[in-house]
Amino acid sequence: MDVIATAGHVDHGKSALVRALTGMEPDRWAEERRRGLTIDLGFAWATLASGRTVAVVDVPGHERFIGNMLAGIGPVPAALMVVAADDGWSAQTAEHVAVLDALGVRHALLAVTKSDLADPAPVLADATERLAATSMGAVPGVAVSALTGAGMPEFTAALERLLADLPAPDPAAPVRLWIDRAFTIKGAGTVVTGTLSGGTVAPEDRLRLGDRDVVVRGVQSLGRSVDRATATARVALNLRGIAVEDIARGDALLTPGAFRSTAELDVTLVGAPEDRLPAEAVVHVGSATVGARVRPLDGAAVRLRLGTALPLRVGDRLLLRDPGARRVFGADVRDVDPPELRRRGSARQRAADLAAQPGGSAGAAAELARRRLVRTADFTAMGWPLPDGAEQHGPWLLAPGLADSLAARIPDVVTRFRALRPLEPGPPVEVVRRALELPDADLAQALVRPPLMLRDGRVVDAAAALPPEVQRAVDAIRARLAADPFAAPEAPDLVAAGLGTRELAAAVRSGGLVRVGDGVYLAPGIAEVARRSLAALPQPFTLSQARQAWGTSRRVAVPLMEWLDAQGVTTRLPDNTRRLR
Ligand SMILES: Nc1nc2c(ncn2[C@@H]2O[C@H](COP(=O)(O)OP(=O)(O)OP(=O)(O)O)[C@@H](O)[C@H]2O)c(=O)[nH]1
Ligand SMILES: [Mg+2]
Repeated sequence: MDVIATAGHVDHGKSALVRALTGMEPDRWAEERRRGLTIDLGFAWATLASGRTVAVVDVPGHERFIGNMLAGIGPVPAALMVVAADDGWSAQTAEHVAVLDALGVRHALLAVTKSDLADPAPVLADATERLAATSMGAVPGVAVSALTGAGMPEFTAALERLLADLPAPDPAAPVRLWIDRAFTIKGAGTVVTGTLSGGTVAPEDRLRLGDRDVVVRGVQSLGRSVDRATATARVALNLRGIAVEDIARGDALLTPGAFRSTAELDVTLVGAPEDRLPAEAVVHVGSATVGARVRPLDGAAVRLRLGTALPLRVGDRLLLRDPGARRVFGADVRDVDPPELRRRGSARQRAADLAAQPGGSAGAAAELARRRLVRTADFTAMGWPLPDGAEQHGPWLLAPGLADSLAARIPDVVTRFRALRPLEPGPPVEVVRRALELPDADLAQALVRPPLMLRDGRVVDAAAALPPEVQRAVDAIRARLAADPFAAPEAPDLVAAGLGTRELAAAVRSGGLVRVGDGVYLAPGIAEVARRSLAALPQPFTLSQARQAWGTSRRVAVPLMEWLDAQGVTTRLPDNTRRLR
């Protein structure tokens, strides 16, 4: 399906043309039909000769309803420009064209209506020329009469060609459905409608609306229930989990996590205005309308503070409207999380940075270089693609080279920590996290590189672990244990070697000794040595048999046996014998 929106001066025959095309009545309200005037958005659709379906969003031409017009045209990729042959280019023709131009609409068809009332040729020529100067460029034009039907075949053929040339949106893109209507249907509950301009929606999808979760109960498109709707499409969603009072035109249903809402953003104006910008403007995007404070930075760069936060992404095109002077400006979103401007000259600097920042992937790289470290999900939700060379650690995205430079600082953190606390093997990860000013400990851990390593929640140097005199004493004990692995030194031996409680604890933390029980220290690897000699015994065996196999005293054998039980090397049976596991 394709979606197109009408545009043009009041009474120029937009709704009549939609009626002639679709056979449907776009003016939904009795008041509209009584007054012969479109007030709010109308919706109609048709299947064309080629089999292609087109949905039309019919907008009001009257200047008082420009807000409704903007909500209708906002999410729609193509415009049907209507100018009456007997009236020609008029005030709201110009206003609507300025809107389409500011929004950067590139696809349009011109219909010169009421060709039965006046020669359409001069108006066709004039309008085509004026449109050529806008984002729509060379617009195909046809003369048509909704009254007599003259020109309708040419009109539908031109429409087919226009639709065939529309770029196909990404069906896998995240959903941002700008709501244009919300109502209730008896038995179904809350229903919202909108133009789906990217992505796919299906029943049971979970979507976000502000800070709430909603579930799609059912999807309708063009009056029929469907298994799924893929952009571009007009859709009606039956929602679970929300009352109609809590939704309004301008709200957006979003793929969870894919967008972040922002009230402060930097934009660059498309075509710098000749005169000063208003301090207060109205921002239109999608079907939303919000007031904004406008702070010119320098040149085309402007900072906006929105009255209500919106789910915007870098690359979105906004419409800025100066309601007083009836001027509109297009504005490209450049940053949805802009830096504070505190110092003198920082606004000018920011404008210069924005002007220098390239678009696309290179822009994303520059942005990441500025932010250095950001959550990947946040970065993509801002609208940036992942730049080449960026590194990901868990949920974090690091500017190229940042991981290396952070990792290179860790040895120094370890050295300084150990100078202060020589008996501790190294700083806890949290100390490293704080020293590097990192947002989470997992990231600090991910940056630990050899010869540093993680042990028991600390960053330790595998090579240099203990103060030299402690290391020497441990080495001497290890030498004795190498000769007799079960001859744990007696308490007086340890004291004589200079190994007090703190030194022994440090030796255990550094991996130099294993503490199997109170005052009983053996060499690392003792579990395997003990297991091997137990394997030679008949199973199960008694403590006394184990002690003899190890050739040691009860002082060592009792705690070692229990330690092996705890390590899962041996199992203790009800009669107090053991067997290997
Ligand atoms: N003779 C003639 N009258 C037409 C034609 N198209 C529309 N009209 C008449 O012009 C008047 C306005 O037509 P609409 O279709 O309501 O105009 P509109 O552009 O939708 O107006 P708004 O939605 O209020 O901006 C109606 O009385 C129509 O019957 C046409 O091709 N020929
Ligand atoms: Mg109308």
